[in-house]
Amino acid sequence: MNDQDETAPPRTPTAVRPGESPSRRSFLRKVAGGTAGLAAAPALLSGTSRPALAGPADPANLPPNNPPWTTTAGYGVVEYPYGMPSPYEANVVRRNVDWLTADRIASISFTPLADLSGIITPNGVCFERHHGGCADINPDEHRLMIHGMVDRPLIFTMDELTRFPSVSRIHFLECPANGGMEWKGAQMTRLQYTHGMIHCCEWTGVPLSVLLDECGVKPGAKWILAEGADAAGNHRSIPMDKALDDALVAWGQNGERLRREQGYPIRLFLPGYEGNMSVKWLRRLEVGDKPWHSREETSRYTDLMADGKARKFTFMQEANSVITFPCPEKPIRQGPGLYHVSGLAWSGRGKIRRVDFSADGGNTWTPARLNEPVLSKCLTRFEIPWTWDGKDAFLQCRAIDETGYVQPSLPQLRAVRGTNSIYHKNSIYTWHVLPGGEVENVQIS
Ligand SMILES: Nc1nc2c(c(=O)[nH]1)N[C@H]1C(S)=C(S)[C@@H](COP(=O)(O)O)O[C@H]1N2
Ligand SMILES: [Mo]
Repeated sequence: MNDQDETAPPRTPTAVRPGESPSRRSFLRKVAGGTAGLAAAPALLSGTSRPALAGPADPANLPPNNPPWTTTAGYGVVEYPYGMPSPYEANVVRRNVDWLTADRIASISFTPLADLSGIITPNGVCFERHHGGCADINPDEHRLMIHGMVDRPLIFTMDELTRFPSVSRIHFLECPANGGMEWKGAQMTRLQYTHGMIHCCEWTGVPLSVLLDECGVKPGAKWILAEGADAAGNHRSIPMDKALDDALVAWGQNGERLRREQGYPIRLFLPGYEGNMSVKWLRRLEVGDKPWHSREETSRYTDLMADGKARKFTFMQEANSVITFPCPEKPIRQGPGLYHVSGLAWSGRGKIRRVDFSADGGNTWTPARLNEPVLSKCLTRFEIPWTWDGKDAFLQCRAIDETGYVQPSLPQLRAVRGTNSIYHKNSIYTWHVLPGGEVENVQIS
């Protein structure tokens, strides 16, 4: 694997880093011990020690008994100056796939979608994609330069940038390689790996159009080159229309400053466009009249079609969707009966208009309910009641966006794209529910 590959040819499916360990029992004992046990909890969040799946409860702690935590004081304020999730949620973490990249410097981690509710991705579990490792930048020593075809080339400090009027918008960001390991067949064993190259945050920043106005774009300017301050630079050519439409130079992520992994202190954010173009650690914008044809838009981030020709500049993340319950990580544990199937849908072109659900591998479809809010270029949560009869079922969902675009089936996508591609695989997924309630990733051809 070289530094830029985000996916690899199929290999033997592996259960990657299951994240379960026999430590839960000893962990529970520690927590039951009271404050001292809880104070010790952060250590359990790191390393290999992770609480396992929920085990049987101790009857001594169940009604009508009073468990120890109701009879002794809990821990005090600022025990954790920056709060952490409950240690019982220690399984909800980013994970990487060891065989996917040669090392963890130029690599990718995946969002634990199965464990998230609503539409917002907590900052600490947003998938990370770095081509040259995660830069660690002192904002005092960071600048944004805008030059090229402008009347006034300018260099901004971070304080100068945050002085501009800001906007906050909730949008997904998806790596175009999401799902890209499965063009030739199903091989990933978790939702986290099939769809986890996506996150959805509230981004706060200044519209790029405001900064361009400040610099005065010269007539004839059509493109902007964006460059990061990390070791990879990640040069991408941005069409001027997009820059003037809804592009942001963002410093806020879900109410706090960007996480380092997401490009602290500033990143470009292009709603709905392939994640690669949202250049992190943004340091330079060059205005020009043609695209730059950088490595990231020629050798990488092109779509190899069935005839062997590579398609360039596929910016749009088309409509896509996935069922998050049930899924491989969240099997059906309580036997046949009524469940609420839940999932996420999104489109780079705008709002989700409808999501259809099928329990018979796409033969019959029923519209699901869309949960509010339904926002443009944003994850949309859907739910639908479903009575499981305890037999094999093939669950699918299909997103339709406000432009009328219908998420394609896998055969439909393959008919147009072949199987040589990595990027932009947005076809319908199938979860096979087995009679025992386990869920596996399969493909229906
Ligand atoms: N400077 C810089 N920007 C970058 C990258 C990078 O390696 N360096 N990775 C890109 C890729 S391929 C993706 S998918 C997104 C990932 O954003 P995230 O790490 O916030 O999930 O950032 C993009 N911006
Ligand atoms: Mo990416």
